[in-house]
Amino acid sequence: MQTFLRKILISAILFSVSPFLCYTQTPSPDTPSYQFAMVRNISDSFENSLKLNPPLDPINLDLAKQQHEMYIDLIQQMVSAVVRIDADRNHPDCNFIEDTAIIVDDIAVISRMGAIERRGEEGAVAQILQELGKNIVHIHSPGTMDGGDILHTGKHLFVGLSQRTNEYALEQLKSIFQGKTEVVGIPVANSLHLKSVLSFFDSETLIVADTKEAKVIQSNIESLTNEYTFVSVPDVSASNVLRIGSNLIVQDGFSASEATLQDLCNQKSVNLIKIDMSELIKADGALTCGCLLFN
Ligand code: CIR
Repeated sequence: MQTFLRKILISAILFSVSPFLCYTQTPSPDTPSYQFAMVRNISDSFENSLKLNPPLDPINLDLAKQQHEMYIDLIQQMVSAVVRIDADRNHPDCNFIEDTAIIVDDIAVISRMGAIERRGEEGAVAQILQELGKNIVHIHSPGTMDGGDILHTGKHLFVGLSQRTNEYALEQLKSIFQGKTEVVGIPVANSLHLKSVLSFFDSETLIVADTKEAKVIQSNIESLTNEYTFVSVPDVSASNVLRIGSNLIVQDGFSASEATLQDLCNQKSVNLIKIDMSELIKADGALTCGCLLFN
């Protein structure tokens, strides 16, 4: 898209008030709310997305697009400025925009993604972040980073060392955030990303999958700090939740995990919202991966 046109699009979104502001945002100080969200449409080539395992049923593209629209609708109810990027047919995974960058305050670190097939998705994202005034820093070769491996709690920036994110990227992140936030490498085994099994509820509570590998991640963090309480859920897909202000978006269809998350939300006066993302799960998509949230 031409820069001029994109500026118009961004301004139009910035100055339009969401018609769906039905969820009140009264977060406690330790729960982030965001001024901006960036999302990307699902490509018509989404069925060719990368998958750890072939799904039992093939991806239903129409249903995937409907589910993604519902997800974007939800985000529009919670974030006033949603910047939406066109899909890129050459990048079937482009809707998983979380992997392209991480944004901490005024710094946007642009990924060099671990999967070669995905490199190039980050260009459009970097351009918009620059237009929005972020200081752009790139992960350089031989570093590789996917945003799905980065969990920022406000106190720590946990960096999953996975098949997608490596030690070189970790060292670059340590240097970028030196004196600003503590950057800690966490080995990740048997899952795509760190946030496939661990996600943010609030600055003192993390949601973790009830698997052997996720428990090792939990132990690694506990050996470093006692600042977090871990709430374990039985379903791996349900361990990635999306916290926006006083709302928690969770995967529909995982009743045992939902009961645990509902209890936690009740204790903390958080509004739990379920969304069915079955077609995106088939491409290893988690809830956090469909947006970039920032101020
Ligand atoms: C991939 O393999 O890269 C995509 N099919 C899934 C990426 C999911 N990203 C995320 O959860 N952050």
